[in-house]
Amino acid sequence: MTKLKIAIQKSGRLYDDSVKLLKDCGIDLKNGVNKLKAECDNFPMEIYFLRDDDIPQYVEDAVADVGIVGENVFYEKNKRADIVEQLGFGKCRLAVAIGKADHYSGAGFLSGKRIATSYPVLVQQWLDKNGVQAEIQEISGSVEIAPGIGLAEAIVDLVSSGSTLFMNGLKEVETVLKSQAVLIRNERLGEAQQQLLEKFLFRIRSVKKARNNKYVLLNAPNDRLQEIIRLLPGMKSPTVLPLAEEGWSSVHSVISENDFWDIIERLKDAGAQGILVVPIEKMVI
Ligand code: PRT
Ligand code: ZN
Repeated sequence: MTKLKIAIQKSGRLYDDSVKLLKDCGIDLKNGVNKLKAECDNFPMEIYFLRDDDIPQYVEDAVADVGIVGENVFYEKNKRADIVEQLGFGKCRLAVAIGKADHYSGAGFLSGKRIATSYPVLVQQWLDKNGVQAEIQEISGSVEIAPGIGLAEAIVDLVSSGSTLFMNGLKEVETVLKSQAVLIRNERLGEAQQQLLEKFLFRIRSVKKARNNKYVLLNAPNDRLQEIIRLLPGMKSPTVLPLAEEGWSSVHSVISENDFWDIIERLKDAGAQGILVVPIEKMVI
């Protein structure tokens, strides 16, 4: 039987979210952890656990049909594969940082300076785009200590909260790339694999939609029902049911995570009571 072979990170920052995404898509990993490969009971999929840096190559070579990897790694490795979906986790940015006390005057500040990074390809592209010549010092880890030990005047590294930079006396001055985990695909998938990928993608999109939305139930006085309904778009339109208590209705709807707090406040102002907010497991539209 045809299986979709997927490569995910073996351990590290993308591992938990990758496995959770598979789980939320109804794909349960069999034969457990600490393996190079896992099978699934309920979806024709085979999972390979690899270092993230190797995933683009494996997908290009069709050892894996698809893979989950950060955009930072994908663009740095520059392998032949397509991004098919942004997955909404592993968010970070590849940023230029310099000494806290240095005055940053624009990209020209870096001219003739040494930049330590694990992303030489992306840094060179960014320097070229900005017409700056600088010396790239490629190092594979602990990039943030390079200025402190006199190896470089600037660094380009991944940042999420910014606390690593702060603790090392550095400040962020430019964003080279915004990144998140993506699903990548071999460029020449066979027909059967492509069909499995479509199925998998359909599930991923339902999970993503559900994560971005909440189910809301509330009680509304009938005389303010129209006002409350206008605040709640719902998938088609909100469900309205009469309550046992005269003059009141129960209203059910779906609202987006982004508008959530704003809408809840306006609902309360409009007289809504007993507002319940429930996570959605899957959302199929
Ligand atoms: O062993 P393997 O090669 O598979 O893993 P790895 O050590 O190369 O990667 P890992 O697990 O550290 O990161 C995997 C992916 O997670 C990265 O390629 C990014 O796509 C994504 N990601 C998201 C991050 C971060 N956020 C992040 N903050 N990767 C690394 N960092 C590091 C950064 O390098 C710096 O050292 O965290 C530090 C900064 O964090 P803040 O919060 O202090 O700013
Ligand atoms: Zn890595």
